[in-house]
Amino acid sequence: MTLLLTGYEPFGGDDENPSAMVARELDGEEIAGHEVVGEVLPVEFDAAFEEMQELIETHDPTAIVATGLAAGRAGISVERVGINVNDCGSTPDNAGAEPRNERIRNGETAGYFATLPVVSVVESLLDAGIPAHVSNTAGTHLCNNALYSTRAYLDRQNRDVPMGFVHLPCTPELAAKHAKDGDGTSGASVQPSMPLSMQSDAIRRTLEMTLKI
Ligand code: PCA
Repeated sequence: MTLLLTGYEPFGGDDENPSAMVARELDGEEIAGHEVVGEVLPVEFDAAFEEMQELIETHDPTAIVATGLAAGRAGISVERVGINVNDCGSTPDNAGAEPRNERIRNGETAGYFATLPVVSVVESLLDAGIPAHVSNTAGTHLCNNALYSTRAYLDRQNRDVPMGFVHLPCTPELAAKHAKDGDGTSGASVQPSMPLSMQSDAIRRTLEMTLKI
């Protein structure tokens, strides 16, 4: 019995991504009798979902939690919905692709709700003193793509596997690096951050709570 946990590789000029660090850290851990399979997906519109699909077929997980970085968010964002849009905004993917206002799946449903217990997850994180909220937008980059594409896939297959997406904030080290590379020393604000150990704990609790439904 496995739990699939994915993070994303670094993108947009960063050399680390907290979601990859958390996935690597939790890989192999046991949570409520399940083994965590922690994997890192490429930040590539053409490749990420294929890898996710392979992971699902290989591991047949009991639940799936995908994660990524949302630099600038102040806490853990448990996403409620993925929408049928690929738009990279100002950040091309790692293969240089720059989709603009495209559909992920032409002619198909506008959105899919996460099937994680998003409200219970956020409540349990808040009870543990971890800043968290339910988020109503996962954006339109690869994180939203993972949520939409994976939910659509599970639906097509009639697979009743709880799945959702969690956005993580910067680590303090990453926020410091962004401030150093930007205008931090000229009076600009610094991005909010959370230590990696608290981020990992948040994802452990997310997986635990998901198994309770
Ligand atoms: N964050 C981006 C893509 C990869 C990642 O870690 C996003 O929020 O879509």
